[in-house]
Amino acid sequence: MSSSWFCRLGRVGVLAGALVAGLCSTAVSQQVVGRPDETPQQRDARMKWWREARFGMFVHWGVYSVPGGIYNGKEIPGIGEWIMNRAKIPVVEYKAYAKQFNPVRYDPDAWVRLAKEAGMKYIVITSKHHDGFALFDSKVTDWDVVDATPYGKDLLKPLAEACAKHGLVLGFYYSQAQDWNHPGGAAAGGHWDKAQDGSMDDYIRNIAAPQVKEILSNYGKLGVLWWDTPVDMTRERADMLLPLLQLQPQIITNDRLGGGYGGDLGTPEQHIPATGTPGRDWETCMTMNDTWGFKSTDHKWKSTQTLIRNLCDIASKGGNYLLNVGPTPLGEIPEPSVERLKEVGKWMKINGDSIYATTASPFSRLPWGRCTKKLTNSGATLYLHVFDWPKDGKLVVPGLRNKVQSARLLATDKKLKAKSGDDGVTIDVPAEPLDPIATVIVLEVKGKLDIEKVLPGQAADGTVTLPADLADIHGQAQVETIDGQSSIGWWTNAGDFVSWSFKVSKPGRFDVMATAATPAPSSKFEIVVGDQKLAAEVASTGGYQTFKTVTLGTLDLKKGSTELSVKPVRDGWQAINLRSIVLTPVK
Ligand code: H79
Repeated sequence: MSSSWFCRLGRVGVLAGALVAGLCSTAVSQQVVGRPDETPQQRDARMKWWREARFGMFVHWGVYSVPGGIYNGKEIPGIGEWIMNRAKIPVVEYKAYAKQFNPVRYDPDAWVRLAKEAGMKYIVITSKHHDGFALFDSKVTDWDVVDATPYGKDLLKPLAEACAKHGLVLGFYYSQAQDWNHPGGAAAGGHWDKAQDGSMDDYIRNIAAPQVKEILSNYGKLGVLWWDTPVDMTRERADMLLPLLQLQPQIITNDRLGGGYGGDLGTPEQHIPATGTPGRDWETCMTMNDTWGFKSTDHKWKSTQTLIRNLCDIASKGGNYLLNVGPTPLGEIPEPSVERLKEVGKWMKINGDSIYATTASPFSRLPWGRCTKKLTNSGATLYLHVFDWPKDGKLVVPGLRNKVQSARLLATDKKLKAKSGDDGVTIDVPAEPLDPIATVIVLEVKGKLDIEKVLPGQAADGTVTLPADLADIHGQAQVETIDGQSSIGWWTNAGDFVSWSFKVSKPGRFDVMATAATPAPSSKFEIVVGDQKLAAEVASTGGYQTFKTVTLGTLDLKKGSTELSVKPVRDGWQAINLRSIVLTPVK
């Protein structure tokens, strides 16, 4: 499976689905940034502000906020900004919603202050989404806020001014290949109305290209152009848009233009990859509930804890977090979003040093949380984000061999005692965390980072825990993290297997348990340790995200280094998501 935008996008909805795997095989695999004349040093300079920012606000706003998920009295399933497509609303009927788009409570200064209070450094707003409606005054169409709504004023101008005033960077999202209202723009993403007939090439030439020129010309200096989505974007079509970027030479673009252009950023959508991608910048974009565009019936808000831990998780992998709000047709950011952003902001005010301008964790995994780092002249500053506070007052940083210069709590500057030992560095911490969501400890270490990979071992009671993110993957399966929990997914190929190496100090007989999820009626595999093979099976858990822990049988473990593999059985394997294998001593 390639790592194109569509695969990563598709993972959310159809996790481990063969459908998406099929679509991916047609994706362009060879990608170029699209800036042949730029040196790596110039590129680093261009990316600097973005790499230091780490946290931004995504805004999805448009006419779709008027129906807000309801059409003809019925709730339309799925993301709100897709309502026109999902409900196959005729063009004329959809356009009528614009008459009710009158955002008299729009206060761009307040939006920018909120983003700033949350600790966000940039804002990316939908200048035009797939419904083709422009939030700006476009000269090439009447389907924009100035010509089609009672409000009648450009929405992007005052936002650009507010960003400049408060020192935030502004970026524009632009849907270049899906436009359900301009002829030829719905060639790719579905087509249900004669009014959509037309040539996609003409649409790109006469609507998309001139509009991109408008947004790159009329709103001052921009930080980001966020393309979405490259459906049916050939190299020829992309080449009608790419040269326009010269209007904003410093602008950063994502990997969704299409035509084989990878741009500056990877864009995992609605998920956090299991590991970062050294050498390739990336940004996870994510909703706070389950929709991008406002949907009146969506109350599935993520907790502040999830949002803060996601930010730590992403920073620890070297990425940025672009967190979405979906304002109402009156121009208000929904109150649950405001509350959460303010809470995230309180955490960032205290702990921002552990996020901004940091780089990825040097550890492959930490049992209690996450880590970010800054390299210094004498060594490194490690920021330890502790999610699970140690009950015994000792925080072990496994495998860290560097000499510790100092350890302190970031929030209070209180010094902590740290000692190097066989396991790594052990820090004496207070009995209670300062913040149960994530307490940050700052560790200053000397010299080049020296971290030994520590094999999992047995807990005091003899239990061995083998989590997804410590597995060695043999094949195409992939580890991914959802809500801070990692699992091995995309395991559609029965030839793929996974294994773990670990140390056994107290040998004996062990119960083998798996925490797994699958919608299939059953999936068969075997657990292999040396010459022992345990036939195993999990029954449907109801879905790829519904995890259950099942006991599979028993195995004997000998003292010393051990390898355990999970291998699909060709006859009977169905894709599962595997979170962990746990071995507990038989009493
Ligand atoms: O702007 C947000 C989404 O509207 C947009 N990208 C983010 C940032 C996006 N465009 N395309 N996709 C996401 C792919 C999603 C396809 C789906 Fe569907 C839309 C899955 C469910 C609704 C189309 C309709 C495919 C299945 C049903």
